[in-house]
Amino acid sequence: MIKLYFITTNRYKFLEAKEFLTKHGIHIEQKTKRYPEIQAENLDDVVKYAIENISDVNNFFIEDSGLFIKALRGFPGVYSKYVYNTIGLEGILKLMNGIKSREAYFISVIGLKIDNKIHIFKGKVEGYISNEIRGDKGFGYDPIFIPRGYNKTFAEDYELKKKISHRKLALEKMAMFLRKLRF
Ligand code: ITT
Repeated sequence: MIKLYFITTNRYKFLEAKEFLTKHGIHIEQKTKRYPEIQAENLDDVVKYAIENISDVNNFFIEDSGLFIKALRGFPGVYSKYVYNTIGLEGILKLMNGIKSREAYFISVIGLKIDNKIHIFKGKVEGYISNEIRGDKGFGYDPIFIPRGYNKTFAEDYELKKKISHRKLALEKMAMFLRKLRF
């Protein structure tokens, strides 16, 4: 069985990844070590900088994700964590007051380092910002995100999230890559 470390402080992210990757024969362990996160304009740059600066672990991945709201020109995007911890879900809903276009998407960027080589995998899910906070499963922005083609938030339908989320799509690409590599 393949063994990798997932360096993250976020237990929810870890558990989502573990559930998915176990099915693909990849065993992961969480490392809660902090790593440098630069303030960049996109998640790719954040991940690339971080992974290049982790030198004391091998065979690991990191993952950075964010919610991008189109009418707010991509806000909170790379600031997702800070915004969640400050104005929170209520604050986002207030910012969206009176705005008709509620389109948004989640992006996940994974940086994998194996045998000292770096590989990047991405996933994206399109959807809408709900009118109110709904559901108690999931974490972060899940209670205000409705994927396109559905009418429940990720926090109301967590099984659906596991099937179609940005993270699942990025993890799937990584799993396929690892299989080809016969790592
Ligand atoms: P690490 O950097 O330690 O991995 P983190 O919690 O900082 O953990 P991110 O930077 O990837 O993780 O997340 C940025 C913010 O977006 C944070 O507030 C999360 O709660 C939120 N978020 C990330 N993935 C999410 C998801 O699948 N559903 C809802 N919110 C999510």
